[in-house]
Amino acid sequence: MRLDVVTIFPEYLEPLNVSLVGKARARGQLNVHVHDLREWTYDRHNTVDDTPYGGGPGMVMKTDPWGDALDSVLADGYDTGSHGPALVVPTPSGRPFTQELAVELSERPWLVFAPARYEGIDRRVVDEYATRMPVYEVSIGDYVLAGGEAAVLVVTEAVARLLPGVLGNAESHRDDSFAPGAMANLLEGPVYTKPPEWRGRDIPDVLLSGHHGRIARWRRDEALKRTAANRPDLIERCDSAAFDKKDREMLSILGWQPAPDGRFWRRPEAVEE
Ligand code: 6GU
Repeated sequence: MRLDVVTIFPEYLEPLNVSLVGKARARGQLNVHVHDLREWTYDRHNTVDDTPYGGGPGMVMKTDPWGDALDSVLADGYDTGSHGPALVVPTPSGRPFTQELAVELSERPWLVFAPARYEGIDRRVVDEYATRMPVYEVSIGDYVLAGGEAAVLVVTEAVARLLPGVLGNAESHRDDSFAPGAMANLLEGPVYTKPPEWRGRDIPDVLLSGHHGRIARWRRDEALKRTAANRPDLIERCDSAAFDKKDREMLSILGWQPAPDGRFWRRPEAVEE
């Protein structure tokens, strides 16, 4: 997979040299190019922004640096044999970035990221490239960052670990909390490793029992508990067919009950503090 990032802060993307993404690059599984948007400015001050039409606070990123940068990056990629680019524009007004979207992006051969600073990029830039390629405007959560570069790091890491051969164990994603098509998207419960006692704290006996069935059941119960506490929306959204008899017993203990529509709900007074 080829990745291009056009940014006014190339040094912000240094983490792409580290850890999983850095190793994928070193192994040739990811071909990453970071570009300085200011290379496509033509005035003394390397201006990339201007005041918004219609007035209002902040600045808007100008059309020409982005248009020239993206044309040049796309031409270079095509020249070196890449094809099928998609433009990824991080913005708090984008669609939520989910594991499902990470899987979709991981299936594309070439992603071009356009992270903005200031109030965003002149809309005509996105409209122009949308006539030539898929454009994904994505938000990484309900909070506001000063720019899209951190979102590029987030999306890149989520996508890179899905590429064939990047994670050691091919089975590693199937269990991901948000793996698409999982029976129920539950959060993962706690995990433990040696030593068996630390500062007077033991690990749950069941994990030493060697009973694979009981261990699987315990893990599932812990996942249900953690999901009910931290992400009750994930349980509410599940079809009740996603829950077996033991799941229902645990959900009942946690204050959940089946509704006639097939979903589970929890009485407000059952929410633990
Ligand atoms: Cl993708 N960009 C910015 N600037 N803020 C965000 C975001 C992206 N996602 C959530 N907040």
